[in-house]
Amino acid sequence: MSEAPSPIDWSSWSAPTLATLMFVIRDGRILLIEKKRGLGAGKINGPGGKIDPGETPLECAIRETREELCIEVESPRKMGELHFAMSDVPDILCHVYLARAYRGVPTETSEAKPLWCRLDDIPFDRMWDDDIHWLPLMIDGRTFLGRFAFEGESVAWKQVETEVVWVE
Ligand code: 8DG
Repeated sequence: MSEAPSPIDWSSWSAPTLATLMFVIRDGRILLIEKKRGLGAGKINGPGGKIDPGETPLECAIRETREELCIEVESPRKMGELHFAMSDVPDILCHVYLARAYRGVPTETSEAKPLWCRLDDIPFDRMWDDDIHWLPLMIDGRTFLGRFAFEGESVAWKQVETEVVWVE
């Protein structure tokens, strides 16, 4: 897949939709959600959503995690960016954060149902097609920049760089 020339000129690419994801890893497990509505409803993902006007990506990731799971993450770290060239919805740039502690009890809301998964038993078959290409890196503590071109729901082209330095 990644050997083929990119269908996208990434040097001039920018996304109209800015979004975030937050993952919590604790005691050998990762906190995921069954997403009930919005883009990716029915899939398993991390909490997250679109960035509101005037909000930083980190503020968005914290807010979405609070709204979807009723928890306050502690000391989140930016681990990656995902650049999605989509075929049937506007392109998306997604900032990905990782926290190892939180306050509160993960609670089901109208948007999401919490789901703890063992790190060696992540349900990639119920997740977005690209996730298997970067989530294992993040679990290993590695930073990343993933670029993906989608055709419908499937990854048609991918490139993942690691050891990327994020300032935020
Ligand atoms: P709404 O107000 O528009 O209903 O919802 P929102 O909560 O603001 O936004 P959303 O529709 O939930 O935002 C989409 C979420 O899905 C956002 O967290 C980014 C995430 N997401 C994608 N593509 C992919 C992907 O390929 N993999 C993963 N893991 N997450 C993705 O948009």
